[in-house]
Amino acid sequence: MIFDVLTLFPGMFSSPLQESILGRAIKQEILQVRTHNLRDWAEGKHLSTDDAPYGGGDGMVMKPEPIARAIADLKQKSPRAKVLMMSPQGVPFRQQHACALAAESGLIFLCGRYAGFDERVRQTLVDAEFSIGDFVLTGGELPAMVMIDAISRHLPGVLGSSDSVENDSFGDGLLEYPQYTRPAVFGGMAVPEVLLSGDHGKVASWRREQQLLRTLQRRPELLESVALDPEDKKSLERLRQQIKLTE
Ligand code: 4G0
Repeated sequence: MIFDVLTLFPGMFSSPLQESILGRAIKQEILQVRTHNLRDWAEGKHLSTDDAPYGGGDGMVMKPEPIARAIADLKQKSPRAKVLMMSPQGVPFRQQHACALAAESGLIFLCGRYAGFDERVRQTLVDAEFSIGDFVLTGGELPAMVMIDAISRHLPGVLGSSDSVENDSFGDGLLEYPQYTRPAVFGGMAVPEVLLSGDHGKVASWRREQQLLRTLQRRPELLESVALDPEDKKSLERLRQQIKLTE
């Protein structure tokens, strides 16, 4: 898969992509990240990529022409690539998007700075606008890197068998169960007995219940869009009662 990134700060992408799992996947040529300096498509004495907003107000707005020229050039090489814009006004980026976007052959990430983009860029050049959360950053570069990481995990061969994509948090729409490793007692706190029992069936049902409990306590809204079997529904009812009693 090819990721093209349009940014004023291509240097931001070098070291995060050289480390660890993504570094290895790039060496293995499972994915490629090509960064491009938007200023290469700017014109005029000052090579401006931004300008003051019409109507006045704070901050600068990314000019449309350098972005349009850059996207046209990148699409020559990757005609089927989708153009994704990073902004706090975008659709909240989720695990399902990461999984679906991993099936694309190419993606072009548009990273803005300042007060954002001229609206006509969004209207004519962008296939989707994403936000990684309800906060404002100094630029779209970190969001693009977050998305590249989340998408790349779904490409065959990127993860080792020990951390599979299917078994992780959100794979089934629930939060993950708590994990423990040695020692059996740490700071006076013992590992839950069931995990030492060797009874795989009991371990599996304890973990499922912990997933439901955590999701109920921390992210109850997730339970509305998750497939629960009759066993889950019984557990959930019991957990709701227990929570009520201890309130
Ligand atoms: C576009 C994304 C881009 C508009 C980008 C800012 C947070 C996110 C940027 C703005 C970003 C996110 C209107 C301030 C660059 N910050 N949550 N900053 N405005 O995904």
